[in-house]
Amino acid sequence: MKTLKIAIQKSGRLNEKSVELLKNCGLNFENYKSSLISPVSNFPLEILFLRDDDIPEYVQDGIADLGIVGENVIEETEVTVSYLQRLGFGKCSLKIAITNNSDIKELGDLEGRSIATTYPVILGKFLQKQNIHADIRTISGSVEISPGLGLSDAICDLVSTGGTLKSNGLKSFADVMASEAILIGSKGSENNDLVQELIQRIQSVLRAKETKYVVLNVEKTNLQNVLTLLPGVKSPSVLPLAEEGWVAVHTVIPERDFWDRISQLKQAGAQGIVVMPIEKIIL
Ligand code: PRT
Ligand code: ZN
Repeated sequence: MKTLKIAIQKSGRLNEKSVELLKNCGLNFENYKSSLISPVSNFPLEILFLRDDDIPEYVQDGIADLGIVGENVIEETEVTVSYLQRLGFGKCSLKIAITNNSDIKELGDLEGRSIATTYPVILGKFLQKQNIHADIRTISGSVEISPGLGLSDAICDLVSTGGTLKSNGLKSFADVMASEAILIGSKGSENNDLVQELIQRIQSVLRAKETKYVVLNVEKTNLQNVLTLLPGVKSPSVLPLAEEGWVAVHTVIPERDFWDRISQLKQAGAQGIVVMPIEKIIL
């Protein structure tokens, strides 16, 4: 079968997590910083290390079958690719921000104003939808210093913690788009068996990341109360303990409501709660 190629960022915010995800999928490869291509020894796959801006077009043109890149870059380059899987890392949002003392109060106030950005395509579409005519100033970096230098009235840039805005005397004003890293493929790549295999491996790693394995002890009289709080992959396993009248419950719970769930379980009579990370969940 033809060897697949997947393009990931060579260095930068998405590199480490992309490499980690592929390694967690059981793929063996060297993360050579100096080489452009790294072969995977135990799967018919080659890894291309590229600048993130080049990844969407490489995938669109079929030079790489797959790519891992921020949704913001895909939308900005307006390529035709298949969205195969959201990956849950590299989360950020593209926002319009203004100076703390700006007289811009609502979206309509952007009419006729200038906005500096490295995302002219996405911003242009957003403004068009809102029927706002603003002067989009495309610059190649350090967008956040533009209002302070008098180069623009506002900026449109990616924000994650908000620290950069704050330290430049700016405040978030409007959300343009939310973004995260996405696995993309050339059109039709989703029909390839190897691509499907890889997507399934990625999904099993992502599912495992979102969940914790929980073992707890409970008196049989409280079992029903505890079980109503637990979903499990299918349903929780209940095993007898050596001590009469007690059982152990094994199950998985979603990471996002972990702390709430644990305190509810304790209130319902659960004891000796052990929580463990999960490596993979294969359905
Ligand atoms: O060299 P190459 O071209 O490959 O990389 P790059 O420098 O263009 O991109 P890189 O590595 O900075 O970001 C890669 C991807 O990470 C982006 O395309 C986004 O999808 C995602 N991402 C997530 C971010 C951020 N969070 C982020 N905070 N990309 C950039 N930022 C920048 C933002 O532009 C601003 O300068 O971080 C600053 C704001 O961060 P906070 O935390 O202060 O709000
Ligand atoms: Zn880039």
